[in-house]
Amino acid sequence: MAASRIVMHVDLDAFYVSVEQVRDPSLRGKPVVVGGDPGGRGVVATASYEARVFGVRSGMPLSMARRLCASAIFLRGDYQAYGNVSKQFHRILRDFSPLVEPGGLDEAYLDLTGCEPVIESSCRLAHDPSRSLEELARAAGEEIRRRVRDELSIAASVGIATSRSVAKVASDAAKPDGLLLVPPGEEAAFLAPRPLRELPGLGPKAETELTRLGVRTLGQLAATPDGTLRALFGKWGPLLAERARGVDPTPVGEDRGAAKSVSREGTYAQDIDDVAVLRASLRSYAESVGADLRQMERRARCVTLRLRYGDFTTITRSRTLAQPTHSDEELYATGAELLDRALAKDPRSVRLVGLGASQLVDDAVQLDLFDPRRRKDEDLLRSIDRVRGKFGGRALQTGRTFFDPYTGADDFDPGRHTGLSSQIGQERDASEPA
Ligand code: DCP
Ligand code: MG
Repeated sequence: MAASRIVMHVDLDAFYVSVEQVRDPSLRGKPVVVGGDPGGRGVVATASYEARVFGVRSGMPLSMARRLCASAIFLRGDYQAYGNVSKQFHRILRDFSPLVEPGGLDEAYLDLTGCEPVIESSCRLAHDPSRSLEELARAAGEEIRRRVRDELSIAASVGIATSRSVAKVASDAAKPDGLLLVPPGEEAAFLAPRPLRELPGLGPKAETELTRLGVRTLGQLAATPDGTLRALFGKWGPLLAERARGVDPTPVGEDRGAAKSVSREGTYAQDIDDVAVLRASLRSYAESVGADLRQMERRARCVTLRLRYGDFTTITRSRTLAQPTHSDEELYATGAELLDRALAKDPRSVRLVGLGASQLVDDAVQLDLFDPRRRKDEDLLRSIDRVRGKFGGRALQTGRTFFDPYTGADDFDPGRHTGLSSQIGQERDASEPA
């Protein structure tokens, strides 16, 4: 069966760790965890496959990672370096299709439909009209893997299929350092034996509910009646079953002009040493950033605090979250914790404070939407957004926000930053057309 559409998903292996291993080759082959001080309260951003053998996973508290793998080397992470490598990675991908949708720093979807001439040229193949698109897609996948290995010294895994979600499951199944092509027509059979959690968009909450019904595999999900699924998850239910059958018409979007990060910052008229004032600013920024994210239907994996002291020394501190968020409260709490830590180290008075959210992922891939309690919170946040949209930003505020009289107007930018200038906002460039 010939495919009408071919989608590729490329994802780098153990991305942050791989970058660290390029910078320090002595880390290769060892259990390495990126995420910060193992004694701290942060979470694992990622772990090398050697550390994963011990059960260490992204999102796990660092303290637990240390218990599981005491011999692991813990690194803080360097977002600037990751951003730079990410740019080069996305640049390679654009040689294979004009339609590349970055899914994050280390992953992207490519629509290869109609890209035969581009692929032939990038793979230095002589033109041959008898070659199928699947064959060419495989050649493209191998060439991408070769170039990423040669130019960046990182292993990339590739999945190829007729839709996004199957391509993503395939690239996961190909890891580490592999390529997997699901031939057209074999999507449902490929997915059927796999556990629920491998389907993009199906998270732990939905998994629990389905397991309660005795549904454990994607094949069983595919065979579950729509009515049952609708009762559990509303309109998402039948959609889930479709995905489990390998049907996903979602197009590969070019960047769609979406911001890769959202931030707010403001400079005070006088330097501030009252932490309550700094926190109030952070809270108001968290509410704006959160509202932007919800409006963009995206969530952030990474929260960044930016501080400029009176002498213009500027620092940024980032934290990776266990689950991507668009909640004002979570953005604020993370920013406030980063602030406390920064001030504990360097308590001088502050000229500017900012809050950023990056590593944005689509709402649609969010498992927790299937959790009824979580859905209620979502509904509340969205009605707040509606009221604010109608009556202006300050119409509705939580009790802890107040208008910040200290914010000067000189370099205060109330607009959305598309492409935070700090360490983590590199993705925007990575997704711009060459
Ligand atoms: N990341 C994070 N927090 C998470 C998950 C990921 O900060 N909860 C960061 C670190 C990862 C990068 O994003 O290196 C890419 O995420 P992936 O899910 O692709 O994970 P890895 O690339 O680390 O591993 P692999 O893709 O091999 O499973
Ligand atoms: Mg990866």
